[in-house]
Amino acid sequence: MKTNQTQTAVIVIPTYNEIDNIGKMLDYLFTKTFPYIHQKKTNQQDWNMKVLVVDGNSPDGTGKLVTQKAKKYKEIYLYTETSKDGIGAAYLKGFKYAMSKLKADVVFEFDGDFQHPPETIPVMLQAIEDGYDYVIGSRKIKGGSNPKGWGFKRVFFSEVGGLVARLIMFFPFKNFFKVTDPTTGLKVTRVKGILDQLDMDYSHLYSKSFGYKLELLFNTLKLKPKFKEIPLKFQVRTAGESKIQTQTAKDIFRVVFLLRWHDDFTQKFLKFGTIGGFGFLINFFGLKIFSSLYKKMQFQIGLINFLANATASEIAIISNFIGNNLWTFAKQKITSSTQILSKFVAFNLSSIVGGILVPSFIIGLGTQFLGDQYKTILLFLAVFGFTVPYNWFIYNKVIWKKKKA
Ligand SMILES: Nc1nc2c(ncn2[C@@H]2O[C@H](COP(=O)(O)OP(=O)(O)OP(=O)(O)O)[C@@H](O)[C@H]2O)c(=O)[nH]1
Ligand SMILES: [Mg+2]
Repeated sequence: MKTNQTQTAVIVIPTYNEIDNIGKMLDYLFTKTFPYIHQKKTNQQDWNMKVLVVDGNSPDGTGKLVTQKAKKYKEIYLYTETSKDGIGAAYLKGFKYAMSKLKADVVFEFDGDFQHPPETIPVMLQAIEDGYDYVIGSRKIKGGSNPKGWGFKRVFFSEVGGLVARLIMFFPFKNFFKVTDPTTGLKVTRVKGILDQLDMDYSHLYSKSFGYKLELLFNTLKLKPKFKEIPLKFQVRTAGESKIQTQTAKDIFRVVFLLRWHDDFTQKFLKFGTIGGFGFLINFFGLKIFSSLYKKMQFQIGLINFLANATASEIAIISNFIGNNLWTFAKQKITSSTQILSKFVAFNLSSIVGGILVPSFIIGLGTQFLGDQYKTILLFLAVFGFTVPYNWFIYNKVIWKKKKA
């Protein structure tokens, strides 16, 4: 049974010289796809379907044809760009217009060249009704595919390029496994809480051409939408000319690298690593320096080195605390003197446990059972397998824990 509630779905279609496709596409949507959606028995609600064509001022008359079709079908809107600014810019202009002028509840990213089968639209709307916020078409899951007519080069770029993009953007986190087709162009996004939270200024994009797809995907997923992939049987282009450029692969690679590099998490982790590495150097050289200084005292060599390492470690711990407080976790900086004191005590204890006691046990027990020759391997294992993740966890979740907004 349908509820009275009607939501608005806007299908944004960018076009550049698509006169051979756009008329047919609009006819198809308004005579086949949309009537099907209105009749569909499983829908819990009705959808107000609108199409927004964003035309890059095509010289072939695409815009004029759209205007003609708009006389026949009421819910067609044309946004004519003053220039061809790239497909990324076109989509963002369209999204902005769809949200502000067309009161969209959901917005589709959809190509008008019949490569995205219109039959996927009701399937995606169904997923939205089921509570998903972000639904994308994937060629890589069961039921999805690339066109049979694609040559080796295009298939290679799609397969390898997609995998590399996933690796660079998401590895080893869960989105690496969840997003199987990062370069796909078929998407629907809920406006409330997701699309309305994104920066729509296309001059801020790393790429105004194809690479924008990855940037939008990356930024949308950061908002933690309820996400789903549906199978996409990508079709061969049968009319009009391909606008895919030879530099697309380079564009994608550049964008995913920039996205990952400038991500908050990456930046924090790199700073954390730098401060940690610096702390190690202090410990390393400190041991030598204090050892020779303490030799002036009339102690046994064992006690001298114990004290030398303890001093060097403590200086490294203090340096780590200050460095992380001022740099890595600058956004959560501890400033009050009582807080600094209590957090520093906790940090110090945690560093002794995580950086000295546990690794020493790992190395001690390990060599006891496996033999002395495993010392160095065990040290690496202890530091990278335990101390680094342990510190990262404690720093983030205890010492510099984010305050709830
Ligand atoms: N408004 C606008 N539309 C564009 C622009 N570049 C491409 N498009 C349209 O966006 C759609 C998707 O373009 P692309 O995915 O880049 O390339 P394509 O031409 O579809 O490439 P094929 O997969 O070979 O068909 C096409 O239907 C184009 O007409 C642009 O700069 N501005
Ligand atoms: Mg296309």
